[in-house]
Amino acid sequence: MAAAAVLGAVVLFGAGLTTWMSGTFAAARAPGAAATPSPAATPGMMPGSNRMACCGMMAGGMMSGGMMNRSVQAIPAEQASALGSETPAGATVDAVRNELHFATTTVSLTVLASPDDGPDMTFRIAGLTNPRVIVPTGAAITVQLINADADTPHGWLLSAAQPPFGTMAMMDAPEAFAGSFAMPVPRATAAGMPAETITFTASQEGQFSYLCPVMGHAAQGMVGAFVVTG
Ligand SMILES: [Cu+2]
Repeated sequence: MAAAAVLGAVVLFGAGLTTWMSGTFAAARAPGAAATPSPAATPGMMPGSNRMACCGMMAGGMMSGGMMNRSVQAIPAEQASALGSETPAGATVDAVRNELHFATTTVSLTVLASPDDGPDMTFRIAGLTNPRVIVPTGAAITVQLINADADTPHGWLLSAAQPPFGTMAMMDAPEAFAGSFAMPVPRATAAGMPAETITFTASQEGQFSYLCPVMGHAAQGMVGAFVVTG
C-alpha cells in the first residue's frame, strides 16, 4: 500500500515535470515558428549535462516553490487587471523613477505577467512595468503571480543573480530566499487567469532580481530589480 502510494507520487511528479518542460520549450520557439516542437527541443534530446543541471534545479524549485503543494487559482480578467494597477498597502509608487517602495515589514505584491494592454514580455506591478521594488530587511513577502498572457506560461523567481540574463536564465539564477520561486502557471484562457501565491522572508539585505524562469523570457524583458535595504 505504502509502496504503491510512493510510486503514484513519483509518477505524478514526473508527469508534472514533463508538462512544465513541454510548456517551457514550446514557449521558447521563435515567433512565427511552427507549433510542432523540433526534435532538438524535446527534453530527451537535451545534452546530458544540461539536462541534469536543468532538472535538478527544477526539482529543487518544485520542492521549495510548491509543485508538491501548489494551488493554482483562476482569476477573472477584470479582477486581475484591477489588482495589477492597485497600489499595495504600505507602498509608495514613484512612477518617474519606476519604483515601488515599501516601508512596512509586511509586503504583499500582485504581479501580472505580460498583460495584453502593456508591453509584451514584462511584469506589471502597481501599474508600473518591471518596477524596482524596495523592501526592508526581514520583510514577510507575499507575491501573487497572475498570468495575464493567453500565449504562454509564465513564472516568477527572485534571485541574487544580476542581469543580463541569457536564454537559460533559470540555470544561472537560483532562488534568493526559501520559497521565492513561483513555478510557471498555465496561459490565460476564457476561464480566467491562472494565479499562484508564494510567501518568503527577505532575510538578507542586498540587490536582487526578479525574473521569469521560462526559457528565453528574462532575456526578452521579464526582469526587474528588487532591493532589500538595511
Ligand atoms: Cu515568462
